[in-house]
Amino acid sequence: MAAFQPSLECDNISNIHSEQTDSDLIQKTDERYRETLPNLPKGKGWITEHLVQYQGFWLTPNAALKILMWVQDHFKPRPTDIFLASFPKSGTTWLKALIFATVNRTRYGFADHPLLTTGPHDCFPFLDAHLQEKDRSRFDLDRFPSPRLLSIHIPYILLPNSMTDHQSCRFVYICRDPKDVLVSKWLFLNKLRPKDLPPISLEEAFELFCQGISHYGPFWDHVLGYWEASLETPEKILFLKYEDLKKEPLVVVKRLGDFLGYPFSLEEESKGVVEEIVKLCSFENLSTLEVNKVSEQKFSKDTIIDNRHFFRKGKVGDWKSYLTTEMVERLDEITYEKLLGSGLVFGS
Ligand code: PAP
Repeated sequence: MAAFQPSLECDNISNIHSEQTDSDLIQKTDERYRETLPNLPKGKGWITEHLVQYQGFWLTPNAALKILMWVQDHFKPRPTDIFLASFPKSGTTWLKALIFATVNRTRYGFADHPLLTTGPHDCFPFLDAHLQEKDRSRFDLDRFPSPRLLSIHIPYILLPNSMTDHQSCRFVYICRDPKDVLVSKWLFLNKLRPKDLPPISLEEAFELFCQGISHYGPFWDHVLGYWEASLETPEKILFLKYEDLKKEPLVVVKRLGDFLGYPFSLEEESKGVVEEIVKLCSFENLSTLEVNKVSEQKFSKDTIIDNRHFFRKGKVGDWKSYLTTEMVERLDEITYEKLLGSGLVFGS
């Protein structure tokens, strides 16, 4: 299993070492980045000073924008690739564990499963995790066995055609009630916020979120992009909700198995394999494991975050402890208006 070094920051796209890419092409992407960046609208950042708006979405200038351009210009998907896509704080960590456990269930026993000693983000890395990896052997996309499990926060409409055309890979998208996303995101990112920047108040975070100014936001455009694509190509995109996964994890995991081409046999079902996976990946289990309590994820040269911050409460409706009635009404109204006619609804 490849170790994961999340690298949301890289100094220069030319630093990327990959057999998949040609240095002239990499340089072109570098130039595209340098020419594009100064002309982009800026908004207040949550952990960086600014976010920039690129093709309708808000990205960190030093990290997400570069990563996106690299993916657009250079990433070569395999038809067997499985992508987990999400808006941040929607249930990525949980679904990483569930997909990893589902796809690899014949390889590992539950008593000594890799997820007991390796965090979900290490088992199922972000697509960009190798961009700054100095020791390529630790994270080499080219050498990953198929199916590669790769995670992204990139909005659907910004993905290159090679990833979205019908022939290629599959996507599992997870979304969550924006009120819970906002609260989870605000608490999480304040922990990551550099010490020289003052903390962001909930009121300020709320305003930014409502205006769409948050990593990979606007939230609603992100969700709708994958929702609409999932309606057009349901065989290619499985659209899941955090709340459904909470309510009926067994049903959702069975759907996941079917969709990914790893259906659970009757024998597996009668032996309780689906239950074992759900139990292994439960918040109660993962959040108490040593690996998820003590080890760290390196997000950039300057930002390291304890794994335990990926496991806060894992509840539906925790927003009730944080948001005022006015905030709830405004956020619900925006959500209602944005999703109107789409067929997508969030439970309140
Ligand atoms: P990321 O985008 O930074 O990877 P992500 O994993 O999408 O974060 O979201 C984190 C949320 O999922 C946290 O929600 P909370 O702040 O409301 O508590 C986290 O607690 C929750 N979470 C993590 N693992 C699980 C799990 N196994 N079951 C349910 N929820 C989980």
